[in-house]
Amino acid sequence: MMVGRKGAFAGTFMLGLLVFAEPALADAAPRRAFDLAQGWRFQQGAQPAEPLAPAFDDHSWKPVNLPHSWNRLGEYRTERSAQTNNFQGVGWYRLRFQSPEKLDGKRAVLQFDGVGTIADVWLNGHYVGRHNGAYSRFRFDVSRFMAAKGDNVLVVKADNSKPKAGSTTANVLPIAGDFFPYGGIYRGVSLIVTEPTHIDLLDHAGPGVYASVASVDGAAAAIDVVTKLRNDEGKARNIRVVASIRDDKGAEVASVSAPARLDAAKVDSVRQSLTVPNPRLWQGRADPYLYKVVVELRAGTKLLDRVEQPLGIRTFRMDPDKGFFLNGKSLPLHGVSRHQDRQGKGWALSDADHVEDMDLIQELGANTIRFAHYQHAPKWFELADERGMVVWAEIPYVSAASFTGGTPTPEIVDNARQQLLELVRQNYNHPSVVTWGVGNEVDSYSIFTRKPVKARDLLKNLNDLAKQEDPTRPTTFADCCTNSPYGGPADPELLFDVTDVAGVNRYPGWYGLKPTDMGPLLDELHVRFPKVPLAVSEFGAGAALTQHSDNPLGGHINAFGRPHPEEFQSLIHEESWRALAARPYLWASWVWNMFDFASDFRVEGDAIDLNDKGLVTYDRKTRKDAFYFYKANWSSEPVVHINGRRYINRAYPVIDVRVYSNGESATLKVGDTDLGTRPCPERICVWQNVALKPGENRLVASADFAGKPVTDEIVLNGPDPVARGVRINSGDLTEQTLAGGLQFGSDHFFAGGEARVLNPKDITAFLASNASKAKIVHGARIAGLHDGYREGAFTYDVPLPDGTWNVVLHFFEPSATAAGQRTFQVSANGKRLLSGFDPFAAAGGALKAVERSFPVTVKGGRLMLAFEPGAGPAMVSAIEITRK
Ligand code: GCB
Repeated sequence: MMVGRKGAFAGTFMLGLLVFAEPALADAAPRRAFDLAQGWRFQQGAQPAEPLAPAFDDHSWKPVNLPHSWNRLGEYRTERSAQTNNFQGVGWYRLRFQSPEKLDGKRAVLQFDGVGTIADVWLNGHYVGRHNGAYSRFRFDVSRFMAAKGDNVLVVKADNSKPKAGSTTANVLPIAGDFFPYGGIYRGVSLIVTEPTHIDLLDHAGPGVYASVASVDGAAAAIDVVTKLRNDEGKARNIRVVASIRDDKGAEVASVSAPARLDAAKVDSVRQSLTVPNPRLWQGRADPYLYKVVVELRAGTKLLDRVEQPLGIRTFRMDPDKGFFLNGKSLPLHGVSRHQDRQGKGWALSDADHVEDMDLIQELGANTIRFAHYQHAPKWFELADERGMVVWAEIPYVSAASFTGGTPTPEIVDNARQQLLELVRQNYNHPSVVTWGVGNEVDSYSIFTRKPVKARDLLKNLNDLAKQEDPTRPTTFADCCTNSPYGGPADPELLFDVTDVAGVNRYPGWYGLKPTDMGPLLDELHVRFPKVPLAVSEFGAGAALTQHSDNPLGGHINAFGRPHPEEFQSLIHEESWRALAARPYLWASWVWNMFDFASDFRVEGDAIDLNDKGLVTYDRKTRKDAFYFYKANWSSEPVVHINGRRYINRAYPVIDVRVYSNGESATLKVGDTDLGTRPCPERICVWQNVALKPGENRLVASADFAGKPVTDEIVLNGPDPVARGVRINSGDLTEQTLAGGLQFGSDHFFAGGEARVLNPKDITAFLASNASKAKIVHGARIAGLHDGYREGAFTYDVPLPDGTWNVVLHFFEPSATAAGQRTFQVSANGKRLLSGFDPFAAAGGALKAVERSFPVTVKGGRLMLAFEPGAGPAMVSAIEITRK
């Protein structure tokens, strides 16, 4: 990491209209890195005049510092605000900086840590080169373009045009994907000055030093170090390559030295073997112990170059039946995926942002992270090493291999290979990385178009390249579509057998299927591919902080829309984790996703341009309930968390209280009422039928941890049923306040029947895009009650104060085409209210609202409504109960 010697603007002075930044000196000799983060000028969009000429006047451009992106998107509101900038096109950057020193034959290399998506670079009016791909570091030797002394003008054109056939980014991965490709110089830039003979900087921008563990036992570890050397001088050089290993205090524990002769203008490599006695292993989160490999090039007494790299000594394997092993011991891996964006900054993250993300993941108790869906920042890899996270790193071969579903263009193949080479070389030394991901859902196009996809050849090509580049790590792939429940082409390509190990992205209960389908889905794949170590590379559900359910079992989610009640996310995670935890053959699982992230086709939950499957919000400020479910399961810190704290104004006076805790049991008090102790199996403690009084209720949950109580406290407002009534939106998942300020709770207090949706919004419906054929129920007095309904044979057991009430039942005929096809009975507390009721006949046709109301008397605190099928299944779309 480069640390500026000078303060942010210390080296900046004014000269006429121009601002010259003097780069800050970072390292001590012999290799010096100068930070070029400060003092840039930026302009979005096409340029009226050529901005390349050094004399171009850019003073009207916006002053910016790096990291920078022009894009801002993703908000917790239903419409885009004026702050949204989702422009995909060209942004120009210019920086004037002073040559930090006279080169005198030394080399000057410009280093870019990440520019989205295509970067073209000019120095002092000379075209330096292009880099295709937003995620990897790249370097250019600019020695011949540098001003001998004095001023330089660096110009960068960043282009994140939307990939489509014919666009500038058509052949740069990713060409599709559920995330927004931010534009700009969104990571750092520096200038590196070296001696002409140095450790190679131009090896796909890798460190030039590559260490691997050849063997390890308790007594010793054999480490191989390959160093790539570059001699940019006109004559051969005789040098010494001194490789050493230092412990975490900097003390040398192994060292070797070898002579090397480097011919003029040549690149060569040297392999050296070192032995670390009594190695202290890198043990994941238990003990992420890091050594350092230090390689020095010496000519006589002169130090020519020096590179330091992290070294973690560890072995690992994935077993198809027993899961993941680190240093010979089973280590079940459970964690999260992470995208690299956040509110207000997009991809332009500071080191502190990365640290905050890692702290949150650590707090969760995760021991593995999937770096989705591309190469993450150098700082993020460093943090993973230091914190002991086991990492799946991948390239952005995501969602599609071509725009047509056919064979990828040769340029896409080249670009995929280039990005993979960069990923592997640049991150080879990170002990946290255990697998290279060569693709994610690359055949998902087949699901959306029902056409065959030609993705296998490229996947295989990348697999072979990764194995050739790095025989020490298995390859992996995240599968969407093997045994797809959503259909696809008749003759799908098999992708599952391409890589050494595999992951599957599965969302039962969210994208179709039932939450409980996870286990059977996995078992089926495990039986079909018994030799492939299997992981769950994605699973999860969306959640909005402002949308709530009284009972997440009461309805269906609209995966690609609104609302996304928070409690449904919790349900999916509870069910999914039960299935995953019970399958020790899985080598890992990753929640999709740790954080809400930007995706500009998403209009879901209570947000715009966000995928809301995060356990934590886009701004990192709020941990959703599901966060605490995993914390209670994975962390050793005491956890007591009452769910539903954001659903303050409750629809029902009686609720189920759920607490996530890793205590054995927990107690609950509501006001002064002690509701007793409940066990917390699977880290979930439940109190059913907890009465809330009208107005404020203070809930305090507490669990004991080795004699110390840990408590959590929330305040909920109970409704006043006598004053305002009780309203149930049958078949609906989300509490809502509808026209006239009437609050309807989500479907609850039911037993039996099925929640139905008039206009299914699951993935099958989404794929059939039948939104335009939406059915509408006419004549409804209250809009919003008829999309969901309950059907079959069912009862409602509604807690209510004793007295006389009026019950209004809302009906319509969803499917019958004539009177007499559906008739049913309804009774209240055993007394028949309706006999042979036919909603078609009563309303005068299908899809027409009809209501019936009745006085009822409640004794013993409960109203029991029973719906019994007659000629067809019973149904109800809403129930209103008001005091007479
Ligand atoms: C997936 C994709 C991921 C999406 C996710 C979702 O399977 O791999 O990129 O964001 O599903 O939320 O739909």
